[in-house]
Amino acid sequence: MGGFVGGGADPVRFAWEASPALAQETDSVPAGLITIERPWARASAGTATVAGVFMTLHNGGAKDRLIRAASPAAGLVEIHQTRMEDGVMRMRPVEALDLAPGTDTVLRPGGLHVMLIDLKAPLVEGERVRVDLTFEHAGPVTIEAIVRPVGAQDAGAAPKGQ
Ligand SMILES: [Cu+2]
Repeated sequence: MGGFVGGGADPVRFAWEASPALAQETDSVPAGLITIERPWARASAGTATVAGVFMTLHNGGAKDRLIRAASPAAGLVEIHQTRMEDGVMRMRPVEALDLAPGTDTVLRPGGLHVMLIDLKAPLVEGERVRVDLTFEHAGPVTIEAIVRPVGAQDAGAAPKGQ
């Protein structure tokens, strides 16, 4: 038990206990034909108990959906969309993220993100936070998001494209 959960017979089961086998020093994690590129999180600010997690989901296969996110670091995890409503940026939970074939779905500050809610401890820059994602077809995959500074806009170290 424990550690990496990959496409087993029981796709909705998660292993919550920490495991040395979990550590992966790679920047991208494959889940079937979905590749999760450069997952990162923002350090939680002050006494804040929420933090966003961001990544690029590359779908190299058929249509799929991200249907669940969870983390042992938070009491609740939701998939959020950010929208401007009446001049105010608001975040709303979405049931799932559609991942069209051959596309990149970018989770970024001010847009789509995974929201860690009710953090059990502050997210500290330089640490990693575990997030368990479940795809409708590709199944479950565990990632570790590197924690970037409060207010960071990207995963860092990537070529500046915008
Ligand atoms: Cu949010």
